[in-house]
Amino acid sequence: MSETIYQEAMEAILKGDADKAVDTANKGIDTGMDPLDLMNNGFISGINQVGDLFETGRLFLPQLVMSASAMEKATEIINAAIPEGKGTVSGKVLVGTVEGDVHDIGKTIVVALFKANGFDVLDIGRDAPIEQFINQAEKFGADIIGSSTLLTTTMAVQKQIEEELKKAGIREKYKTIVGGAPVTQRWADRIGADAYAQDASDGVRKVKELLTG
Ligand code: B1M
Repeated sequence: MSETIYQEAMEAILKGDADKAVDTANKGIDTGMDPLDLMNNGFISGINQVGDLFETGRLFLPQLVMSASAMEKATEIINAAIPEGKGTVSGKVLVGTVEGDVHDIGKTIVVALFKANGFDVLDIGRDAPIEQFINQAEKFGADIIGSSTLLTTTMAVQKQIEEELKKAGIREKYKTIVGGAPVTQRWADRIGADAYAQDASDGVRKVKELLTG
């Protein structure tokens, strides 16, 4: 049963069929599937294939946009099915996608899972200027500043966030965590971020470590 739904989810994204994506997400949730399993094994497999086809010129921008739109609709349903919860560790986490980058599907999953684990989360959206990361963190009283980026060209903004925090003399007030498809532990070490997370579950683990460490 799960395998069939994963397959349907993948196909819906590959075809850019938003209605099918919504139906499949609802069907999966209604039959008691774990929302993150459905996301990871179905929808994310589909969007990763779309990315590969786009990169190799076998699929073009309009189709990428349709698949992205189907993915966004499915993600809304999946995220809504992840209940906000009380965790064992509490803390305030600001999360945003960096300036110049509009990719936010992964970031919204990260936000949903952070909330599900009881963290107090401020989502500053996508294409968010560096000043917003810093000013909003100050206002919100964040413990952790999290940035997401999907483009190799905008990875440098994560480094600039580190630099601007240092310039403002407030780097030590915060822990930082970086994520996004091209981001690696090596990149995090290079720019001086406190943590790197490969996916949303890893993000929860790392945030807990940062808050308790
Ligand atoms: Co774009 N895009 N895109 N795109 N897109 C990529 C990233 C690309 C790799 C595709 C490819 O060529 N293979 C490529 C980048 C190449 C590069 O930089 N080297 C690319 C490109 C080129 C572009 C445009 C330039 C295309 C164009 O216009 N010619 C353009 C850029 C626009 C801009 O930002 N300025 C563009 C636009 C778009 C859409 C708008 C159509 C759409 C985004 C819609 C949206 O996000 N609302 C889109 C999509 C959907 C993709 C792919 C296919 C899928 C991204 C995605 O949603 N993945 C992507 C290919 C790929 O990544 N395989 C691609 C699913 C998501 C759940 O995973 O975001 O990685 P991800 O998040 C994961 C982890 O990374 C981690 O946890 C998440 C959950 O597990 N994580 C964190 C992420 N952030 C984290 C933060 C954390 C912790 C963990 O802590 C703070």
